[in-house]
Amino acid sequence: MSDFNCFEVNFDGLVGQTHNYAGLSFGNVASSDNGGLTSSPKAAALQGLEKMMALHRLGLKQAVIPPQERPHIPTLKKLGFSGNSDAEIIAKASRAEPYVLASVCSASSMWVANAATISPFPDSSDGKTHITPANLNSMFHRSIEVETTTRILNSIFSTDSFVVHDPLPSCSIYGDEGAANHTRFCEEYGDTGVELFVYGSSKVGPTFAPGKFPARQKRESCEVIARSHGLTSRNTIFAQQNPNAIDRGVFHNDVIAVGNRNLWFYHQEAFLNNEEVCRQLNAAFGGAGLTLIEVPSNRISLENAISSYLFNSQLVSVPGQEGTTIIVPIECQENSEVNDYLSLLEAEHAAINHVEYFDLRQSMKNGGGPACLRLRVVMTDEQIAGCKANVFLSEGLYRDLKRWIEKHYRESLAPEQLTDPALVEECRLALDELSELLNLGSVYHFQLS
Ligand code: SUG
Repeated sequence: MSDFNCFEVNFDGLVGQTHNYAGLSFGNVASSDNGGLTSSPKAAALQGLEKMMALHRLGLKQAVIPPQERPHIPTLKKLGFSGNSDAEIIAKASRAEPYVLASVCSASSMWVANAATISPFPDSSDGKTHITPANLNSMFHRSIEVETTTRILNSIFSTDSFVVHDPLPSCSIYGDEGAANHTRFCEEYGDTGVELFVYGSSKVGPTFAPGKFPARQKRESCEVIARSHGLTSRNTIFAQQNPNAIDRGVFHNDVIAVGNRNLWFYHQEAFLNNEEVCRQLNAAFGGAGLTLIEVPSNRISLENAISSYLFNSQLVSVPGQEGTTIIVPIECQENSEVNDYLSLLEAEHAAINHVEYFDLRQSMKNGGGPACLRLRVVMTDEQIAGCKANVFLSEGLYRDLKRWIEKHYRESLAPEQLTDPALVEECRLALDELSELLNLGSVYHFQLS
């Protein structure tokens, strides 16, 4: 047992002003199905903020990660678009490569589960918390995030107890999608944990790769991260996702499995070999082992699991409350198979015994549920107090962020409006104000140049 007062802090990504539906993520069924719809950036940002505040009010530690600069003019310049003004550059890109313009406009950095992989200090050999920003190199629109993500993480985790690594080399063998494929198990957050790294495919060994959709996370990346985070082989498990599930739309492991402390909730079709993963996890965990809740396909079909995003939930230990609360999207209530299952869990006082539903429809339409929107960081009281950035949610910060969203966000954004050059200035003005409010220093390209 540790002597520290340790918490799991949920850092949620604030939705950006250009939140839109461009159908950019092949293999993410919601993104493909909803491409071309008109979005509501203001509603999206407020929905995310309400989830953060609800968790804060439950007594959990909640923090915020700011959105990124979009449209990203530096990327357009890198791709050869030039002009005397940002407006000219945008006009050229929209004429020549509408897909590129949509990509540099994506607000995808909101899904911070993909921002980085984090091994907290109780697990690492040097007693520091290790953070590797994800290169996200399997989707062009997401690969743009890593540079700014790295600056933001360095600004928030700037003290000696954290090490922010460089992202992995950006080539296919090191495809890395961050914490969406990583789960840490422990008794108490300050205890040494067992880290589960899940990959979609591997360059070496037998290949059971998906045939239709990309396997975004590579085994080789998991190995590099475990090594550079100073984890021991005893406490590190690597497991392959079920390739058939990827081909049906499970583009990240957090679409099909979620864990908290000694509890693991996952679907029968989550892994290539569920039984072997459980055996290895239990052996590494020791003691009484993990509490496993495997949901069979005949209780909840894979299709319903994906469309409701049941497993893209957050499992949280609410202070003063027995058991575990599950934070799920409202879509789970609307799906009768999933709703019946959740009602039964509550009625039977199972390990998961409270359900909280959230309206995150704006993010969900792009394949981002409650778990996608958060990055978990185990922190001590002292580390939280030592953080110079003003990112920990309070009633005051909530009010400020709400006001900031109301002031700077559009009610709606149709795909053709991405060509509007006014978006560039709107975004810079808002982010300048936000980085000051959050005391982050200069983290955006426009603030550095
Ligand atoms: O990478 N969607 C994101 C959703 C990420 C969800 N994250 C986790 N499961 N952790 C993605 O596929 C869609 C953007 C668009 O189509 O406009 C998008 O990027």
